[in-house]
Amino acid sequence: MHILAKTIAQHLSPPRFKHSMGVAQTAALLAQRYGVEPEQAWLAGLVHDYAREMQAVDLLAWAQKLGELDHITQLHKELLHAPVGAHLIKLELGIQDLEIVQAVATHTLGDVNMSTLAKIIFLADMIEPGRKYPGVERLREKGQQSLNEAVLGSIDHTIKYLVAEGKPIHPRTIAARNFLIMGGE
Ligand code: DGI
Ligand code: FE
Ligand code: FE
Repeated sequence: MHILAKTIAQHLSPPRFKHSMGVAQTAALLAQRYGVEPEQAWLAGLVHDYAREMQAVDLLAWAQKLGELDHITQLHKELLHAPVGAHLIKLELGIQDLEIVQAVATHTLGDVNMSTLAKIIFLADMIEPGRKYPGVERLREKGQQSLNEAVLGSIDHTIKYLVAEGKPIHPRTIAARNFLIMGGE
């Protein structure tokens, strides 16, 4: 096994590790399709949820320090695993590729002006083989046709879920969607 995969296997629960390997594999395939280095995408997928199982109190402390707290993330602390994870993969795993760091930072909420790698990680997180929800197959098919359309479809799916659950939609999620539907790439 890849040395970093061993580290991640020790850092996360077995189901989360399995998800991370699924995202890595899916991201590597999407990378081949969209002209990104598959090794880079695989690595980004492997580490994308590095902070996903951190205690809320620790996430909060790190996010505060990093200036990543806002009125929504301070209540919905699980959203902080993306920016905090981005920081910790630099600090604890020594990852120096800032494109990977940025992809991890935006993998939950998305953003305007995402790199192709960041879009790949965002989509791979939604469609890896372990994901099972109505509509996932359509998103997998879209992912073969158009990366932007598939990312947009993923954002729409998340927004519908949040509306159904009565949860707040983060402004960054809205900004990411507006950017894509208004012709941004
Ligand atoms: O870490 P994963 O579970 O693999 O997936 P993820 O990083 O995409 O996180 C998914 C969670 O993030 C899911 O519970 C929905 C939530 N989420 C995504 N966008 C928003 C959001 N939650 C709120 N409140 N607002 C958002 O805009
Ligand atoms: Fe995540
Ligand atoms: Fe994930």
